[in-house]
Amino acid sequence: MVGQKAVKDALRQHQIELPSWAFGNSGTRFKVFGQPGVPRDPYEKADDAAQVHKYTGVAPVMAVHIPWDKVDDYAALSAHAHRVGIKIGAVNANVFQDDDYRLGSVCSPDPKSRKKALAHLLECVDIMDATGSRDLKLWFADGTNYPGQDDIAARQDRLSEALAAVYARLGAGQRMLLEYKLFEPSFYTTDVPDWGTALLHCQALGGQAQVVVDTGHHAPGVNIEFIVALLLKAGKLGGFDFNSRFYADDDLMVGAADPFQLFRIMHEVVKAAALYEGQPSEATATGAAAPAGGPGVAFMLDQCHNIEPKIPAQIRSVMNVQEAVAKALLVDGEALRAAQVAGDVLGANAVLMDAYNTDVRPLLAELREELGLAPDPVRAYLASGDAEKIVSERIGGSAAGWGA
Ligand code: RM4
Ligand code: MN
Repeated sequence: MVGQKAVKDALRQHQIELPSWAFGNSGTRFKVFGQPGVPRDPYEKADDAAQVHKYTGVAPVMAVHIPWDKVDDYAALSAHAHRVGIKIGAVNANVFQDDDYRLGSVCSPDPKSRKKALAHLLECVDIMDATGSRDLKLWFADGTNYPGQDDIAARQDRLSEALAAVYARLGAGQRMLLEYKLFEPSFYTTDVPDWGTALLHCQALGGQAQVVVDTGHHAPGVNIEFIVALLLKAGKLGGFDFNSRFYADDDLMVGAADPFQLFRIMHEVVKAAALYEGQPSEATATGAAAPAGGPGVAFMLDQCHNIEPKIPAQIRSVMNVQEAVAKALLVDGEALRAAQVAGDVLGANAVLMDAYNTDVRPLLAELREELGLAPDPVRAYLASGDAEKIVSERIGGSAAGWGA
């Protein structure tokens, strides 16, 4: 049996990183629906992220996306974030929204496009220096639409070359997180389509290069927790981009489509003692070899709230992750191992399902009260008046959104 106190202690230390872009307007290629009160600049995005942290207590970091979050003075943005109680997290590069990137960015056959993309990636490392960010997150929209359009292997060489140049620019303590995605916007080949490709590049680069698993970036039916387990074993899981999908890369609230999958993923993370720095490891307690996963996994959200209000949706997402983590922590590791080695198929499955089927909401409410927070963060936020305040204050200017 796992004690409630141990579960709460672990939950107190587990942090979730918020995406700045989730606070701006977003939509599909059919329509972006504007919402009142949406931030007009990265400073206001930080204010909104701070609200999410204020009511959940576990989300003190906001990732930025450049140039969507371009400011004149990144140190000032970072200072503002600190003032409102959070800090700047991963710097996300954007090499997909310029005309120059029609045929790709760092993989483009056009050297001018490659040069421009590389300069942007290096600029992102400068921004990390100014904000104190640990992680550079790279997702490339690069790929081709038609067989024969470009040389698959040559594009990989161009990618390696650019990644090596960026890697060489990283400071001590900084990391490069490489994110894969099966398809879209390219429809025939994608240059980093899967975890194998990302892992090969990261292994060639070295210890500061790690893979990001975006839960929306696989073919339907792919066993994501298997990928997570292997990356953790290899010490190469740099972080997650959490979101839910029903069909493609839907970027819906994490845990909305498949909370059981989220639990299964978190079970692998808990087992590998990768939930937070210093998480006690079951493996070491039993004398087994320590897992190579280690600390340092960034638990990021990557979502867009096209039709729902953004701050409450981020709060709900954080709560959904916490529920999955709490259930994963409740798995009785000893009983599970005993059933596994005994070949007790049904018994082992029952141990896992017992944890998953536990209602952890009372435990989380209790934890929040211990932290001096309201037990129901969404309700507390809605009652706070902040939503009305930002609507009345944020008049004029242009609302942040896709491409802004
Ligand atoms: C991509 C990928 C990246 C995110 C962009 C906006 O699909 O998930 O992580 O930065 O979308
Ligand atoms: Mn992502």
